[in-house]
Amino acid sequence: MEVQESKQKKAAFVAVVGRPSAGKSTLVNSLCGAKVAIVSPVPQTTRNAIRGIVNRSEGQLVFVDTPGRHLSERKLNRKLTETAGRAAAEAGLILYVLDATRPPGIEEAAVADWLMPSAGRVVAAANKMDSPRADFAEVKAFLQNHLQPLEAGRCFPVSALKNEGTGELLACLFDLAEQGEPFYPEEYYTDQPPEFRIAEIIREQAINRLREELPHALYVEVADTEMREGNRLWVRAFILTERDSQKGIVVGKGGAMIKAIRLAAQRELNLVFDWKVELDLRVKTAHDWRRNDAALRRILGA
Ligand SMILES: Nc1nc2c(ncn2[C@@H]2O[C@H](COP(=O)(O)OP(=O)(O)OP(=O)(O)O)[C@@H](O)[C@H]2O)c(=O)[nH]1
Ligand SMILES: [Mg+2]
Repeated sequence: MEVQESKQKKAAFVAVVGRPSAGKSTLVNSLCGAKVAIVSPVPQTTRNAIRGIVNRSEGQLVFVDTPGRHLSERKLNRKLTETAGRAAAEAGLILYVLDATRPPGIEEAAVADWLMPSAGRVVAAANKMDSPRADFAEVKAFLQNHLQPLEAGRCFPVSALKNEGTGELLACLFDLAEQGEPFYPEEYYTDQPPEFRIAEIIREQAINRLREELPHALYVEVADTEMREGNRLWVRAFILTERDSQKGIVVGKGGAMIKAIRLAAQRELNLVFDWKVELDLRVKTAHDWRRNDAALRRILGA
C-alpha cells in the first residue's frame, strides 16, 4: 500500500535586525506583501517591535521588525536598542539586514559582534542590490570576517524595494524553521491595533516631509475615533513635538505643512484600511518627552 507522506507545517518568529536605514521595514513589507511597517529615508524610523505575518503552504513566519541598532547612549536610543535585543532573544530565527550600498564600518561590526552568540539562528540579507553602488562581495567578506560561524549559503542578495531575491530568502527561512502550528489565524498579515497603525502612518507622512532633527522629536497620538455612516472612520490625532518652537514648523506657513501631512496620511490610510478615513489632525507640545521615562514607556511599550 502506498503511504502518502503528509508534510508537517513550519512556524517560527523571525526577528529582523540591523543598522538604522538598512531597509528592514521595507523588507518586512515586501516579504508580507502588505504595508505593515512605516518607511522613511531618515534613520531610526521604527520605534517598536512590529509583527508582519507570512502565510504559505510551507507554514507561517512571523517577522518582527525592530528599531535599527546603533551606538548611542541617549535615552530613546538605548530603549530602541533594548527593543531589538528582546525581539532577537525571543525569536527562533534572526534575519540580519545589511545595506550593501554602504561600506561596513564600526557600527556594522558592533551589530555582527552582538549577533555572534546567536550565529546559528542567523540568516543574512544584503539589501539594496538594485542600486549600482551595491557590493554583495563586500557584504560576504564582512560576514566572513565578523560573523564567521554563519554558513556561506545563509547570505542572500535582495532588493526589498523591487522585491527581488526574496523568494530564496523565504525558502531558506522556512527550511530552518521548526515544525509547528501557526501562531496567528492564516488570514492575518499583522497584529497591530488600528489606532497604532493610524498613528504610525501619520508619523511616516510627517517624517517624510520634515527633515533633520525634527522627525526624532515627534510622536503621534490618536485621541479619538468614531465610525460614521457610509463606512467612514473619523479620527482625531495629534502630532506632539518636544518644544513649543517646533509646533510652527509642523503647522507650516498658513497651515500648509500640517495640511500636506493630513492629506497624504489620509490617502495612505485609505489604501491600508477598508474604511474611508477622515482625519482631524492637530499639533501640540509634550515637553521633553524623550527624557521622560513615563512618556517613553507609553510610546515605546518598553
Ligand atoms: N535602493 C533601495 N533602497 C531601499 C531598499 N530598501 C529600503 N530602501 C530605502 O532605504 C531607506 C530606509 O528604509 P527603511 O525600510 O525605513 O529602513 P529601516 O532599516 O527600517 O530603518 P529604521 O527603522 O530607521 O531602522 C528608505 O529610503 C527606503 O526606501 C532597497 O532594496 N533598495
Ligand atoms: Mg524600520
